Amino acid sequence: MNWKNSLISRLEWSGEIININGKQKVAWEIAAKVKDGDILGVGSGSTSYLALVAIAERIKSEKLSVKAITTSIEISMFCSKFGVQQTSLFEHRPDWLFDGADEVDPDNNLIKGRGGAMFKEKLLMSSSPVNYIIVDESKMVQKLNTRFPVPVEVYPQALLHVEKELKQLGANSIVLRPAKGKDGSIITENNNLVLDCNFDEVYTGLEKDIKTITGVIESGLFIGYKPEILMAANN
Ligand code: ABF
Repeated sequence: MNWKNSLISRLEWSGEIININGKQKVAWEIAAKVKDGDILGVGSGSTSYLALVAIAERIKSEKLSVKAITTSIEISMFCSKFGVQQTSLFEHRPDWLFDGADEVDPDNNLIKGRGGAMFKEKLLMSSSPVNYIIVDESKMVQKLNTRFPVPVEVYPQALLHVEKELKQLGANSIVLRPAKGKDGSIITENNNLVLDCNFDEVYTGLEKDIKTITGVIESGLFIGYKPEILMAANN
């Protein structure tokens, strides 16, 4: 399967209708920010993919020395495909990062993790001094957990314990994320499971409270990171 078909099938799986033109413009905006020598945090999702393609073109045409630290195996494979050199958090911290999101509230708090890569996405965002999040209008909400559930990555044997504790925190629906085209449940890149949760209320301390449950690896709540939001126009 070539990269175009792979991207299309992933978008079909997620049921997403994407606004390629608007996102393409922001992808070029992101690419224009790249400087020779930069270490870039590269997010996951279709928007990050478009930005990576634009950056790869700049690297090639201007012979820039740029290295990527990626948030998922999928985007790592695209870096290899497009000739973007990679490094890791063992050696570097990113100078800046770009990524997508599923929901953004008025304070720029986020829900991320539709691809199950939120652990590495949060690790990179925590390691990066400047973070750009690319979204379109459809991702903007007044309150988090309006359209998307809060994903929680769980060590498999902790599933029952974590479910019980999440209910104590106000989770009123908890769904084990189904496989992407395979039998069984989704296994993240860290060999864990994902629970998609809806909460009575996403209060300010909820991200920290979820993280304190033994068996939780990470959640898709990103509260207080204050990223810069780049909005893709709807045409
Ligand atoms: C990653 O990709 C995830 O955290 C988020 O769920 C998803 C957004 O994808 P897209 O840009 O395709 O909407 O950023």
